[in-house]
Amino acid sequence: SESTVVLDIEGMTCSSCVSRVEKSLTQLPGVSAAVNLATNTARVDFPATISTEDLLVAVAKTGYTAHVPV
Ligand code: 9UX
Repeated sequence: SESTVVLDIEGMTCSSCVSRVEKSLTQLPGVSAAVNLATNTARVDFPATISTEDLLVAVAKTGYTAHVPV
């Protein structure tokens, strides 16, 4: 089943950053993402085959840092 999480993203300063973070997430199978530069967040819908850790790793590989809010 699908889950949704809103990640905090560090390091984005421009719309190209937004595109990079969105691409990193949506390259994972079954994942859709909407990144908000103003709030430094990413709303992510992901299937049961993907973990939140997978999402954080995918973003980290692009040079940004993602956190699950506490
Ligand atoms: Mo956004 Mo350009 O960080 O390197 S300012 S992509």
